[in-house]
Amino acid sequence: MTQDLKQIIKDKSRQLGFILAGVTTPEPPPHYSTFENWLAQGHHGTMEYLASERSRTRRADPRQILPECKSILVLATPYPPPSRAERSDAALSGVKRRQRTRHEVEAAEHAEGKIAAYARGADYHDILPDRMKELVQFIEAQVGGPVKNRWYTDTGPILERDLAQRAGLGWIGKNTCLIHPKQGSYFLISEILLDLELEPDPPFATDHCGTCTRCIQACPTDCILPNRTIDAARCISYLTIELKDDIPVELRGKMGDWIFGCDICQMVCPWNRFAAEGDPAFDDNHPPHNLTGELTLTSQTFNQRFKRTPIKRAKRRGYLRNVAVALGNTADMHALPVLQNALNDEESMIREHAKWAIEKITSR
Ligand code: B12
Ligand code: SF4
Ligand code: SF4
Repeated sequence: MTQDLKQIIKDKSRQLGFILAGVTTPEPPPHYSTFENWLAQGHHGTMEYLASERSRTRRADPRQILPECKSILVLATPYPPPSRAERSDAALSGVKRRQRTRHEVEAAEHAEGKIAAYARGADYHDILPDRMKELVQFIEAQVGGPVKNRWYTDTGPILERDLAQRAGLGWIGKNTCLIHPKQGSYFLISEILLDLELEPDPPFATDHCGTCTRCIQACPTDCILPNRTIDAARCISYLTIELKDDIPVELRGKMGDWIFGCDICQMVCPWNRFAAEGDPAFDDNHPPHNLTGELTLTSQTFNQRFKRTPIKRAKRRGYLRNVAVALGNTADMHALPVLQNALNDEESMIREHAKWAIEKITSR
């Protein structure tokens, strides 16, 4: 009976756009100690919320979130992957380790900043909750009464990748992403804790990374560690999204033209060659992020432009800080006037990063 119900729930998940669905138990996640060690090493940088007592007790045991929890349904939603051209660009990762040629510098003029694929369109925090609520209502209709539940995507105090692996959705790659052999890794994970007994799926047992080390080679800041974790404090995704203060000077030159997130370790991964199509709700037809134009955004134009996308999370001050660093890295002399203007910005952080960029460009 629970087997039939599980299949019915999975079929409904699929209809709602979840390309993968699996069930696991509420037992403590198998690699909780990895998370504790990671915190102890300070690899979480300034993301203090991860180290709080509340975060740790809940991550250590999902029943701390929902004591009645009997099963956890783990789901995946694909976002539109980077284009083929972008992916082959990332494959030329040797570019990060040598000086740019004159041709590359010229091509960088009037350059666009790079945005992580998941963040190019609608904010998933606006897309996924309705689907999860609908799935819960469906489950309640199937069992004929209310089912206690809690659902999360990204922001909950729960080790999503660990539970997804245990629910059979994929393996943890060396780049630390959860990868499915057919769907790749360009998807977001969500989970619903349920006061409902469902037969757990077998964990994903195999590791398909083999001897490959492409992601480790390609990571511009060398932040991928040998134990399938990363030093987040050096990761471009952290630097451009989570870090609220100055970007450490020694890392700025390694960030290239990424201005929100980073996809390099996924773009070079062979398992993403045939990545799934993204969910159409993400609607990633964004206007180009021309770097010099972006540096002129006011609070008002920033809010208008990004109010329905994840980029609003960086706020204008963080986003323009990132844009200034990217302009410094493109060696574009045409950027000097807007950077000079930014020296008068009301935000000292933007002024400081513009100054760095000007020095970087003029010192070439
Ligand atoms: C903090 C955070 C970050 C940090 C740190 C990332 C990191 N790798 O630790 C920063 C800001 C850098 C970041 C970046 C990104 N993130 Co993020 N992030 C999170 C968050 C909120 C917590 C992750 C965490 O706890 N990290 C600490 C480490 C120790 O935990 P972990 O990565 O989950 O790893 C666990 C397993 O790998 C396991 N493990 C370790 N070794 C082994 C070995 C084996 C054999 C097994 C089975 C397991 C295993 O142990 C760990 C603890 O359980 C999660 C959401 C969540 N609540 O879980 C999203 C999440 C991990 N992020 C996500 C995404 C999409 C991204 C980016 C792709 C965004 C972007 N394009 O810029 C990048 C990817 C960078 C990367 N290579 O990880 C997705 C990942 C989806 C996927 N397919 O894996 C998540 C799950 C959000 C979501 N709901 O979809 N992120
Ligand atoms: S997201 Fe970018 S910086 Fe972070 S680990 Fe992957 S390649 Fe390195
Ligand atoms: S690039 Fe290679 S090593 Fe890295 S996650 Fe993909 S398969 Fe694994």
